[in-house]
Amino acid sequence: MNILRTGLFLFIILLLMPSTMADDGVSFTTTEHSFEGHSETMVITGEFAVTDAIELSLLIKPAESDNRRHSMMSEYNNEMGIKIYELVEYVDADNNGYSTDDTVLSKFKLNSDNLNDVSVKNVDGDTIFSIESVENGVFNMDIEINKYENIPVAFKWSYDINYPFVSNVSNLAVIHELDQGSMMSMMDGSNMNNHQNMMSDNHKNLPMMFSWDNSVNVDGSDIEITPEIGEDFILSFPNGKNILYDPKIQLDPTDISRVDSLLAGLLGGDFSMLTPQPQSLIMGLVGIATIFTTGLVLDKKQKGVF
Ligand SMILES: [Ca+2]
Repeated sequence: MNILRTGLFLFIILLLMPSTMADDGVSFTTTEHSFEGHSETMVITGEFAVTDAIELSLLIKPAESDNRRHSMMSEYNNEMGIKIYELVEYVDADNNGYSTDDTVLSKFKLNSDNLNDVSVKNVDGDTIFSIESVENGVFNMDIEINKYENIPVAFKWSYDINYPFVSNVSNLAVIHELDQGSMMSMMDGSNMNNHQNMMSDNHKNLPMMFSWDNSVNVDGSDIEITPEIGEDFILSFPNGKNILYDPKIQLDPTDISRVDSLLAGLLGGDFSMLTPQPQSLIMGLVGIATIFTTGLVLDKKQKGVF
């Protein structure tokens, strides 16, 4: 009976081992054009590209890959994206921001003709994604990832613009298009790291927010600005040698924690156990083979074969 007990013990150990090995817990990785983080049940991805515009997106979805569960959990998918098209120097004829009746003096398209591809820098142990104009200094943009307990929950980008203005009475519009997600509601007066305005997706489980600041720093002075929100999202900056500004896209970390415990509970505990790992199956088969062989050996011994 000792051999049978040992066999059973080995079987149990072998079955338990793979689930422990497969459970990576929270993790964070980056490539040239993306970062990816894992919470207990969710995958959070940020992507950056320079094409006909600068494209940024933040995505969240369940880590579960099973299609049936995935469709059940579609309400746990969310995505928000933004394209930044161009800088437009204009004279504001009617003092209402950038509009069709204004005189355009110059433009700078934020595309792959004028910008270098994304480069990755390591600053004090943090990964910074950087996009710079081919013409040195006109446009610089750094993208910084904000993490909460090693899970990426936001990225903040900063504009550092040294625009060669044609006139000294013109303004500079930055044309953005919010192109993913359903951004429905506006919340004013929220106080989140100086980003006083937010445009929120009406997602019931994992709302994402695009936040911007009400002031821009021009040549060392903070100046109030009012963005134009329509088909495009336009930020209009006053004339100056150096313009600094930083919007961001984010998830609320408490939403991720809440969804983590909800999904782990809804799906019966340890999420990593729900997806059969190839190692578990192999180890399981090895275990069954061990117990079968042990049983066989025991059986034959009892029958006096050995
Ligand atoms: Ca105008």
